[in-house]
Amino acid sequence: MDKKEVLVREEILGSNRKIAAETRVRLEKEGILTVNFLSSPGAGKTSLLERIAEALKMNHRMAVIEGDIETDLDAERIRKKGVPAWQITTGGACHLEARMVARLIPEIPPETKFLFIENVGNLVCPASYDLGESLRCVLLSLPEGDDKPKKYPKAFATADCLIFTKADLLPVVPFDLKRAEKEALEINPKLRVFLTSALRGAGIAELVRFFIERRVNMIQRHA
Ligand SMILES: Nc1nc2c(ncn2[C@@H]2O[C@H](COP(=O)(O)OP(=O)(O)O)[C@@H](O)[C@H]2O)c(=O)[nH]1
Ligand SMILES: [Mg+2]
Repeated sequence: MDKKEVLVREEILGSNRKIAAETRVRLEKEGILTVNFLSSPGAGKTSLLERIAEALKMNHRMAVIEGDIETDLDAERIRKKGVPAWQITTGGACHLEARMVARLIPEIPPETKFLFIENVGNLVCPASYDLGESLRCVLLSLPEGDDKPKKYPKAFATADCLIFTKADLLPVVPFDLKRAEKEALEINPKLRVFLTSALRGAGIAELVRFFIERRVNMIQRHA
């Protein structure tokens, strides 16, 4: 990158940060906990959101913003759970940006307590873009391999929680859970770690409890 390219990139990131900061204050003051999901394609983000929708639906309203390069298939999957969902198609861009999320805020139904954002699937560019979330979760599915925290450190360094997904595959894939957790915590000791299986439902209740707790803390902070 030459000097001009570096300056343009810094300007884009600076403007993104500003919009994200405004979004965070606005959503948090409305009592909405926003969670940004980062992962490789196919790690199980949409499947986990479907499970979270089932678990939260009874008592807590949620909404979902889906980010993909093409198609609104994921938003459709979420709507089938009775949850409002908007699809952002980036047309090639590898990440969502704060302004894309900010534009949707007026559409969020009143009384929404949780806004989940499924970012475009990859562990690289989404890590550099704050979307105004209160919480960032990186998902790592067992078939991807236990070396990923070390290979994609920024995604783990910028996250608040690490969600291992597809735990049901532990008996059949060579994934050293202890190694992956240790290496992720070396990058970011503050990570809260969860082990889930959307297929079997394992670990979902614990994860949902964590989101509910974090929302209570957020409301107390703003009181
Ligand atoms: N074995 C297993 N497969 C899963 C699990 N969660 C998702 N999958 C499968 O992984 C694939 C990708 O899931 P999806 O939720 O679309 O991933 P996304 O691209 O991250 O949104 C699909 O074939 C899912 O059925 C799980 O907990 N266990
Ligand atoms: Mg998806």
